[in-house]
Amino acid sequence: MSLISTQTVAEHASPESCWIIVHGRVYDVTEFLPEHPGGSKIILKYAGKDATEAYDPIHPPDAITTHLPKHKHLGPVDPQTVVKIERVLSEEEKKRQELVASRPPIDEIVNLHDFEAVAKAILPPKAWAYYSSASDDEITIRENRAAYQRIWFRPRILRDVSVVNWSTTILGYKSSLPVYISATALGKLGHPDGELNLTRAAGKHGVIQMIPTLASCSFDEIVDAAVPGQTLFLQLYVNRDREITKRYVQHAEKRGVKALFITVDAPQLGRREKDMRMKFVDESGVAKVQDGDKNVKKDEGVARAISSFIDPSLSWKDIPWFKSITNMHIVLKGVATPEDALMAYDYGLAGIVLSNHGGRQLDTARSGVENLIDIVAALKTRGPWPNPRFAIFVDGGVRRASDVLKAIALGASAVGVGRAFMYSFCAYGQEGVQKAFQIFRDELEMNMRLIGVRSIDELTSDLVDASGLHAHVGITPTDNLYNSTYQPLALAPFRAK
Ligand code: 173
Repeated sequence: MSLISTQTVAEHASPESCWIIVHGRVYDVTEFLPEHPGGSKIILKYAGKDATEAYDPIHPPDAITTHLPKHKHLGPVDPQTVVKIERVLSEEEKKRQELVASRPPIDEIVNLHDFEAVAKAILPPKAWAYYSSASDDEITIRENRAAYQRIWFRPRILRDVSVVNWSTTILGYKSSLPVYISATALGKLGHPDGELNLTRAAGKHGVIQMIPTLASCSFDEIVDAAVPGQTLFLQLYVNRDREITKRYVQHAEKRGVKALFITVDAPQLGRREKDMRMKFVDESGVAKVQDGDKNVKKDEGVARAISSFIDPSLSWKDIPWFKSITNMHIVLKGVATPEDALMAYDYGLAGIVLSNHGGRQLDTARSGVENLIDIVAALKTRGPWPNPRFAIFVDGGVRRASDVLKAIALGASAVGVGRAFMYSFCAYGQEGVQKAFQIFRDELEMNMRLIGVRSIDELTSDLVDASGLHAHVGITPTDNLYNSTYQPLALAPFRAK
């Protein structure tokens, strides 16, 4: 195949003929412009140019090759024509890099909040805004933490806790922790290795990872990074084109993924205002809110821009179809009521995740751990509990082993942790994730001894007092560690004309 010069590429810099370079190869994306989930405007910004740097954090490497027909792959760029441009760092970026270099040594990290504080300081503002944001007034994201603080322990004494063991099984698969890594999108916004940090750390430590549909690394890259026998689950956003979903699910099963977690709380993406406001700021830090550009989609942040493929018509009627295309365990992620929990059970599914999507979807949705109480009570009406054929998981706001133990005592099989593991790799890469596992182990050991349990199956509801959990008003202790990482929403800025 002949080489294409960068000068030739530069001649195709319009909506009528739009070529871009990604990873040293030239693509004609003219006809793809209207179909791009993130809109055509962002591609046109790179028309006739190298788009790799903007492409990488948002797309898996194979996205362009699989979505663009072969005849639009024009060939490799002529390296002799590539002019290396010296990047000029903004003052803000220079400061950020200084902070990265001077971040605390990992030995000084003693809890999961510390990772979040470091991540907040060193992440590019857009990444922090996207990761940390939650919907509307961010009431639910805070309630996810507060709910755990309304549950108190009733510890038992004199039970010989010289040996304690926190390993367990999750959907029948061994796990060294009663915690799994929940799916979070776009890992490369926060670290060049993205989700692979999680896969590698999980492989070393026998922890289960749920691969996100919208990972920055490709699905196969993640599976290839796993060690033999490492258990992986898959989080699924259901595509409007069911053939795409079918291929994806069946490919995952073929590659050894054990369970499918179908996200059911996001028929439309929540409005995350921190993320939305970031769209208004260009590279020079100038707000674009009032520049009169009609094409700037002012109501979309990173996530909304890439979520248009998600099918809002998904319904219970689709469940038999999922069961017909895969033998993996099927779990619904984002269940919040006893009514829906019973339906999931009656449809013969393997389980549910009581989740509010980390507070990023319906604001003032209750916390998963609060919903757990009513949902366990409802499932008990279907027969003996715990039921080995149906698992309940909880996620949202988990930062301490004590949170994990409370959820399990109230009936959860295991607990999902998303942001906290993500922040740990944003701050320290794979080593950060391993340290986060170690912190969970240390806290589990201490808390289990202090509660008087030797193994996960000894955690029962009489070990906690959740009588205040449903009280949504009253005195909640100030959560200093969390409060210092929680960033308040900002009001719209005033600007002189
Ligand atoms: O919470 C999210 O940000 C999320 O789930 C998502 C959904 C679509 C695109 C990107 C992220």
